[in-house]
Amino acid sequence: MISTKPLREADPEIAKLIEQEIERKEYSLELIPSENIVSEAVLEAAGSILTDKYCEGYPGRRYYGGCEYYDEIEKLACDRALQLFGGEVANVQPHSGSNANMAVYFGLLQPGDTVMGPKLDHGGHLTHGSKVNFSGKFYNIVGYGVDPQTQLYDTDQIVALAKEHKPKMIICGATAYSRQIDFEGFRKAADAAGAYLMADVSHYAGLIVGGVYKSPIDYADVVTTTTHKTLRGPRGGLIIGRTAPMKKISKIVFPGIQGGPLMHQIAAKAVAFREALQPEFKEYAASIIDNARALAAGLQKRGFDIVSGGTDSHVMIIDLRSQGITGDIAEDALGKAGITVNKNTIPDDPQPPARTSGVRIGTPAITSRGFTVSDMDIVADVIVRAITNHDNEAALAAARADVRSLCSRYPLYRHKAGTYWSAEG
Ligand code: DSN
Repeated sequence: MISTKPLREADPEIAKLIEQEIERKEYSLELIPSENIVSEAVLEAAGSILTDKYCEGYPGRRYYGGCEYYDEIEKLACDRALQLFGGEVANVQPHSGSNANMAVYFGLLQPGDTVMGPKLDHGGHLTHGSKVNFSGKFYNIVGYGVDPQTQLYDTDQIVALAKEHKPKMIICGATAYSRQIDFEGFRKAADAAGAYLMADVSHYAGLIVGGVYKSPIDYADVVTTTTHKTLRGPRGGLIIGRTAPMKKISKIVFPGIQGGPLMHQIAAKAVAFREALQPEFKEYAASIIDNARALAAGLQKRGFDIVSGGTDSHVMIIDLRSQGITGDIAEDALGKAGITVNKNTIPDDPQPPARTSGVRIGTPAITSRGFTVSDMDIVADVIVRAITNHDNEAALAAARADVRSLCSRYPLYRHKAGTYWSAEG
């Protein structure tokens, strides 16, 4: 018989670690721009019995019996994804954004083909052509960057590069770029080379469906995204595109690179998509950007430099060179103050990726908690105090106390305390 014991009895070690993580989240400022906080409904679906089932194949074409409810779940997820983003065909099976991107490469290209993508230190992702990733190992990558003056992607320069290198595919989209991406300009670059255009909007997806960031759907042949960033769903990937390329890509997702889809995650994606279709989600998306702009202004007012001078999205990169410290030290100091960020390269960073000259911060998670523009000056203040006092333990402890009291105003999981573990249990 399977055990019916709750986790706190079945595995107190893991239960206690979950409880500690709940405490960490409750009382710290989550400013990693690629993280968010899912609803109870999404959590419930992700933690459901759907984890048990093998459903290799696609709805109506499975390699296992007993998939009738799973077919409905996957169809709902796909329909809702298309309602949100537009487009012709959706595939909700990728386990992650990297898998989604790999399926596009393998579906549309041959090894050795030329691909143009954003360089890692200019905002790109590992799967956009990094040498340490499959993309950089199997394909001939031509990296593009931001203009050194404006720190923006300049699509005139990218069109010229596309004419010169004639790539088979151009990737637009970024993990550390705060401004609007000119998807129409990228389409011109793709057309100039006869290339596919892939838009990886993992970071911007929630803003796009919320109507506060331009959509690539009319310009890109294929759009990839994760579902867990601004979109506020469970961890996973999604691909949407035109029918012809999607036929090739879906054959790669399964059986090309994945086996059984994670149906509990797919159900949770469907739940999150339904949430994102509600009018409140538009307000949420707008608030993410309002908060980010106010936070950037608060940092600039205190003498901090922001790459490209500000943000039009959920994210910003602080250029720390004028503060005389590196990203790794700032990340540690902020961590001691209860502020979670990640060190991040700035364009043409003189420091290596393990050190960096910047930190990347974003507002999706704190906006989900209920923080508003009126809180952003306080958030900017504690960030600046932590960074400028990085070697002063007393000042970091004082900043930590302020963060704790700020977080207390926006309860998160206090109702769950003791659910997973308790000293008595
Ligand atoms: N690793 C993700 C991020 O933090 O932006 C991108 O996939």
